[in-house]
Parts: sequence; C-alpha cells; structure tokens
Amino acid sequence: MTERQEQPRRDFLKSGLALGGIAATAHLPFWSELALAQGEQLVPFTDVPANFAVPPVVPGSVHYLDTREIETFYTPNDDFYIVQHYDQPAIAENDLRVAITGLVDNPMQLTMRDIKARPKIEIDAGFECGGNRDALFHGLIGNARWGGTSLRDLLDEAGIQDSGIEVVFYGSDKGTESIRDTDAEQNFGRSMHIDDALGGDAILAYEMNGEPLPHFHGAPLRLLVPGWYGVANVKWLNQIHIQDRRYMGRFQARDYVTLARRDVGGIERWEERSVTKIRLKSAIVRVTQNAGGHTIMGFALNDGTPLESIEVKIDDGPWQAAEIDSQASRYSWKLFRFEWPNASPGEHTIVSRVTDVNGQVQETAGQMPEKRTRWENYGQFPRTLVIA
Ligand SMILES: Nc1nc2c(c(=O)[nH]1)N[C@H]1C(S)=C(S)[C@@H](COP(=O)(O)O)O[C@H]1N2
Ligand SMILES: [Mo]
Repeated sequence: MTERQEQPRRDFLKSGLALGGIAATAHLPFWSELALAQGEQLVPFTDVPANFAVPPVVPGSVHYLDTREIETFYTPNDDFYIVQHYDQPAIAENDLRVAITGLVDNPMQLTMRDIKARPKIEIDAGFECGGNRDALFHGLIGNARWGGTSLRDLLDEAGIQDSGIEVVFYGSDKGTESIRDTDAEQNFGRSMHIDDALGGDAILAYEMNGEPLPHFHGAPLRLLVPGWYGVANVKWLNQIHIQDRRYMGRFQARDYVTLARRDVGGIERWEERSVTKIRLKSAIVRVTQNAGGHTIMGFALNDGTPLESIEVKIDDGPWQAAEIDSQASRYSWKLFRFEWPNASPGEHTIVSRVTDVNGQVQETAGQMPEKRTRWENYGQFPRTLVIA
C-alpha cells in the first residue's frame, strides 16, 4: 500500500465540509436574502450591453447563467450552465455499463445498480467552464449538491497495478475529429494523474441537487472532480481506463490548454498546460438598492484551498472586507455580500478580489502579463454602474 492509500479519505472530506473552507472571515447566513426583498431594487450595471440576454436551454447548445440573477446557493438544475462538445446521448439507466479497464488486477463492468449499491457521498461543489469569461459575465458557472460514490474506493477495489500512472475517463458522446489528415471518431475523454484521481474527493455522480442527474448534465453518470474546472467532469461516463502513459486526447492535450510564461528551472519559458484545478477567482454579480443604502454581491470559486478574505473596492478607495455566506463549504462557490451605505450619486467602478490562506491574491488581468490564452479567466473583474 502506498501512503496515499492509507489516508482516511472520508474523515478528511467531512472535516473539510464542516470547517466550511473559510479561515478568517465573518460567517453570516444570507443566501435566503438573495432574492429581491420588498422595496429593494436592482441597480443595473453600465458594463452590460443593452442586448445582453441569456437564451433559454436549447438541446445541443451552450447554456449559461445570468449571474446578475443568482438567487440561490444551489443553482437550479434547469438553469445550471451546459457545455458539451459532441452530442448529448440519451442513455437509459438500465442500459449503462461502466467498464474499468487497463492496468488493474480486477477489471470491472458495473451497472447503475452496482454503483448505487456502493456507499453514497454527497458533496457541495461549484465549478465553471475553463472558458468562462467577462463577455458572458462569468455565466458558465454553477453550484450544486452532487450525490454519488467514491472514485478512489472504486479504483482501490480495481487494484491499480504499479505501472498505471494515468486514469482516463471516457464519455459515450461522440464526434469526428480531423487529426492531421484522418477523420477519426472520438468519444469525449479526459484524464488525471493517478495521484489526483486517488488523492482528491472525486465521485461518480448520479444525483444533482437531490434529483437524478439530468440528461444534459451527463445522465445517468458523470465524473465530478471537486475543485477542478468543468472540463474534468466527464458526462455520460462509461469507461475508466488505467494506462502507463499520458492521455493525449483533444480536450486534454490540444484544447483546454492554457498558455502562460513560467520559470522552468531558472529559464523563463512559454508553457502550455492542461486546464485542471480552478484558479482563485471572484466576481461581483449584482448591486441592489435598499432602505439602508446599497448591497454588492458576488461569488468566489477556487480549488478548495481555504480562503482568507474576499474584499471589495469602490473607485479608488481602500479594499474592504466582504461577508461570506455561511453556507459556503470547501468546494462550493462562496457567495459574498458587502454593504455600501453612503454611495454617492454618479458613476462608480467596483471590483472584488479574493485571497486564500496561502496568501495568494486574485490579481488584475493587467498584473498577469504572463497569462495569455482565454482559458482560466481569473483576473479581477471591474464593474461599472451609476448611482442615481
Ligand atoms: N462527455 C462529456 N463530458 C463533458 C463535456 C463534453 O463535451 N462531453 N464537456 C465538459 C466541459 S468543457 C464542461 S465545462 C462541463 C460542463 O458540465 P455541465 O454541462 O454539466 O455544466 O462538462 C464537461 N464534461
Ligand atoms: Mo468547459
């Protein structure tokens, strides 16, 4: 047994949830106040184009949230963002077989009944698409309670052989990729290093907010890797393959590959890197006017590292601490609120930033010249509005 296999995984998970993943910031329950109260008014942002509107959910297309309208800690299933790159296969629960293949002592073929008979874990996790961006006001995001069974326990039971270093997850959705001069049929696939697959809190999820996993979110089974960008969460999952080499599929090695300058052993290089863990990020999503003044709200998201603070800055003022929703937990999104009592009439620019317990601070996009591609859009996101 290796060291990683001896960790009491579930206890760790529980304490992580109980601690809420928040180190040193005020805990206030306010999610129930997200809906507009009587006499409260939404102050429109002037950075939102007049024609910006979120289209309804259409089969086969992308759906995103209107983040200005976040009203609940758990994103409703029918409004949770949707991204897929191939088709959206309809798979009857009774027909699904999940194969565990490759470098394992005990290859498996699991039915949904087998999977549901295993110990169930429920975990709150928010995630965003690695391609989430300012132009969509960061609407490729959602937060839900996921129910499923431990990936680690399943892999332990399969018995990964010493030569196995990579775990590949395949969905049953398919498309054709032109690779050099060959049109090759592909299933959506993503992989993780064996240490990430065994060392994290990943589950095979079949429930979303207490309901069976919806069709567009990968029914009947998907991978859910708390703290990772959405692309890791393979939908319509039907095969887990353990191999002795890196997986080089499109969404691992060519797409969802971010570009940044990095010190590589003393030499600064442009590095291409697969999108994996969620980068520390926050954004303001709404401002309301009420009897006491104005309230600014937003969210923060990261890889599960506990937060130190979320702060708000108004124009050229100081950074001031916001309150974090007490429902926030390790991997959930963290909704925040900032009371703005004496807003002066006129135009304002407001922005948030989040800091984690390791002292990592969300920077402005301008402070990150080394960060190039649009993947992992985690720079500070200033918003503009006019106070009447
Ligand atoms: N099988 C499969 N899984 C997939 C995808 C896909 O195209 N096919 N898209 C990924 C991407 S890029 C994202 S952002 C998330 C979106 O999950 P959601 O649609 O449930 O929000 O699913 C991931 N899992
Ligand atoms: Mo994505």
